[in-house]
Amino acid sequence: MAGSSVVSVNPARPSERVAVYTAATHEEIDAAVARAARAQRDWATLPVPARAERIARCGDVLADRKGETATLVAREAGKILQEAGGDVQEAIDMAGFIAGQGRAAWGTTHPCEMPDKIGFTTRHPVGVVGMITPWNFPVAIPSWKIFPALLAGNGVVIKPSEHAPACCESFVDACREAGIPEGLVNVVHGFGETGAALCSHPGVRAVSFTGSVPTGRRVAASAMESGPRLVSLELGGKNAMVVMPDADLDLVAEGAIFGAFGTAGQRCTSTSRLVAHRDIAEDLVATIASRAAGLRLGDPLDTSIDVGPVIDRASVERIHAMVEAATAEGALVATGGTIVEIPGCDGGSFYAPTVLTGVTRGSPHRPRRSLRSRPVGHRGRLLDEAIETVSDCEYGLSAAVYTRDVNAAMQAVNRIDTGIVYVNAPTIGAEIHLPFGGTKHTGNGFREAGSRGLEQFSEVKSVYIDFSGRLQKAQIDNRETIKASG
Ligand code: UN1
Repeated sequence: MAGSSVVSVNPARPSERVAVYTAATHEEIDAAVARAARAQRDWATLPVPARAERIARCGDVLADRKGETATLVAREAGKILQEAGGDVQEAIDMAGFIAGQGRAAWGTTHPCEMPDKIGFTTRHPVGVVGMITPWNFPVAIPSWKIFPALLAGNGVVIKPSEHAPACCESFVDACREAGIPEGLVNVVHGFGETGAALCSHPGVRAVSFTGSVPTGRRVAASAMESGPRLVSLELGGKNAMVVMPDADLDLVAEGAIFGAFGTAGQRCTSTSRLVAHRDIAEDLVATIASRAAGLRLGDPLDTSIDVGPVIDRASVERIHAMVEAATAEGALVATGGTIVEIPGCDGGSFYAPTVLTGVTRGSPHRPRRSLRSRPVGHRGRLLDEAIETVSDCEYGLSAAVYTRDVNAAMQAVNRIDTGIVYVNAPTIGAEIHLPFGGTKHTGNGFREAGSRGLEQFSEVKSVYIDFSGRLQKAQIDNRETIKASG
């Protein structure tokens, strides 16, 4: 609600406030969009390599501030320090990559159907981009959106998650210190209502959203209702790891632990399903469960900790309800399944790393921050059945296959319907110079980062230059004449 307080707390110790902002009113959103539009007009006149230089400087300032920003990420988003540093590093890397894009190809050239004529494409800014970002990568995800949007010549208004507003402010502050012009990047705070007002604002020409499926659908509907806009959505995943019987099981167990419980299982790429051949399933689950049970939970600022809290108490309750619903349906808890109290972290939102077995395919109980395992079939049909199981899911973000058999690996790569596939590595860890995004309910066809990261923030113009000096009629069936004169 406009005017109410946006208070972020340390999820490990919720009595500790991290930051307080005021939710933006409609007038404040109007003012932010107007500021961005004004600043964008000048910014768009800068040559692309000059924009790129400023973005490179953002990377330098972020690198100078890496330690303090990582501490803020740990305090506000609950990521353990190493992961918090990785979050900031992703933004630094993104600055470097996008700066490089400022001197790379800006379009493509094409031969034309007629002589003395050439076609090429070029990019133009859309104007002001509205962004809504989550708390799980509170520095990296703003960087995936803001740097390409700026390189493309746009202004920005961003509404970060109410759980991690200070991380976004700190990122934008680094951009200002690096010389991004005043007013070009604006932060508005608030809850769903603020996001909705931003996305449907008449001055916002493109919307980039990362978050849940229901919110993403609402964002897209309200953005399109009030006028044509580019809308890009990244809506998470329910990512599976397929283990073939020939896999290196030690590597699998290590990968499953990192993929499922790294970042407290809260990456949208986190491993939440394990599909293993029944010959190896029992031993594998036992190994993973015993390693999961050995993970140390606690204050993310304590460097001896493996797993921090989930973002808030409501998430803990939701995860627990899902585990209970799964067990009521016959799933077994191999480890975890409990809310954990950590001494010195009063009211902290900790949930034990959890492994469920015997979850039926298609079960609605797909708890976040737990790993559910399902053994699959006879040797011949193993890959088919595993791929069917992986596909039996509304999302299509990331998947992993563990095998030493190159044919099985390539079959899986070709046939698994996700935007990202790993071979012999867990489902998390996408690098910023490759496209990021997924199929089905995970998104709407756009990709962030990588070579396609500019698409959601620019309009492409096709240009034809005819240097023949005469009228060459197009879409007239004149092939014979062209051949004769060419
Ligand atoms: C997310 O969880 O929303 O691939 C992004 C990864 C990270 C990004 C995850 N680079 O695990």
